[in-house]
Amino acid sequence: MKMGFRWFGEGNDTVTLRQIRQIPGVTDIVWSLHDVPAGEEWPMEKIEAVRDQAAAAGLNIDVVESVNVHEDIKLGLPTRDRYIENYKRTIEKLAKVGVKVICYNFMPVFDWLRTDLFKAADDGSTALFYEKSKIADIDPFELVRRINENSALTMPGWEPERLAHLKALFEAYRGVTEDRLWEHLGYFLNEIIPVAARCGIKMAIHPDDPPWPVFGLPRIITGQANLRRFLKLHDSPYNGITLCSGSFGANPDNDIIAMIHEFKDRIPFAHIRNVKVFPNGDFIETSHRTEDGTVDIAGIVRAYHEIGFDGYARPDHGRHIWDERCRPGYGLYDRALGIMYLWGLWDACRLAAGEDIRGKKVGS
Ligand code: DNO
Ligand code: MN
Repeated sequence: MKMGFRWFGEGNDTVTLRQIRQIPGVTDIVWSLHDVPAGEEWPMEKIEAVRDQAAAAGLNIDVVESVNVHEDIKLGLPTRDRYIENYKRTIEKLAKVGVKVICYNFMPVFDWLRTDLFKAADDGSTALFYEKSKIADIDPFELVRRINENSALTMPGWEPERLAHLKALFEAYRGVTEDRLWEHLGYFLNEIIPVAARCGIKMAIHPDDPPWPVFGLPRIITGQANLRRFLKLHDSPYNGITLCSGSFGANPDNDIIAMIHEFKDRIPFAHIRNVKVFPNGDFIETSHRTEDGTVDIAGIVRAYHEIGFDGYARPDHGRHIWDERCRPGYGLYDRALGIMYLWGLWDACRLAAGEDIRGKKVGS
């Protein structure tokens, strides 16, 4: 297992590369060009600039998250071909600097969705929170207005230029059923996977977060059966999954350990985080520790160890602790604690399996 840490770029993140480098066992930043609108071809100079910054800090850039998919592709509009061509050129350019995995998602209009970015817990920390009834009732325009008020920094999927066209987007999605969205995804995969394969890059779709339809918009990457359908849409080792335990974990019916075993050859990238799901369907993001949430993080790490996972992992969102001011969900402290928990579990698995840790057979 190789460990990465999401980094939003110079001037766009409160966490520095130097700080990331000091987290034990982190070899990679998980990065993107957040100022390039979805659908545009990424400029080589900007890609190289990130490569050089990371190299100067002693970090690799093997995983990109995300190259966002233009809405016209998800909508299946005739204009999609232009954006798909740009996507292919971006894949080729990323291969030139040694990128191995590209994470993306296929969620209409919104990326991850929460009703509160700073929900207070008893211990004084805050975290991302989802109140199910609010989304069921809320006017999406009102939600966007509130989220914009709450956060100074743009969030992935919540870029202002996208949100400005919200009304038109909702109208455009009116005829797009789940089946249509599957078709549009299949079309996209048939175009880009051969290019990715030629470039040696594994594409890794991120699940929908939360994994159910919101505001009447279809969502299809929601659980094990749909993942099976997804992998068959284009059957190639380069068509893979970003297995996000927190996204799938918001629906307690999802058995993430079973997914790891079933899809073991198709998971180049793992997001590992916990959520606590309440009986009414609300959920809050917790520390990564198994006992703090609903998701069996210890069991998940054991499953990754059992399949001999040698892909990339990152802690996903963290809480905001120790008075840190940061992007919602993306502070330094709680994610760094999460990494140490994941390494602790990982080493425990290695010990239990009698593996060497740094040449020593500990405990035998
Ligand atoms: C949610 C996060 C997301 C994710 C994007 C991938 O669990 O990991 O922000 O990065 O949806 O495209
Ligand atoms: Mn995730």
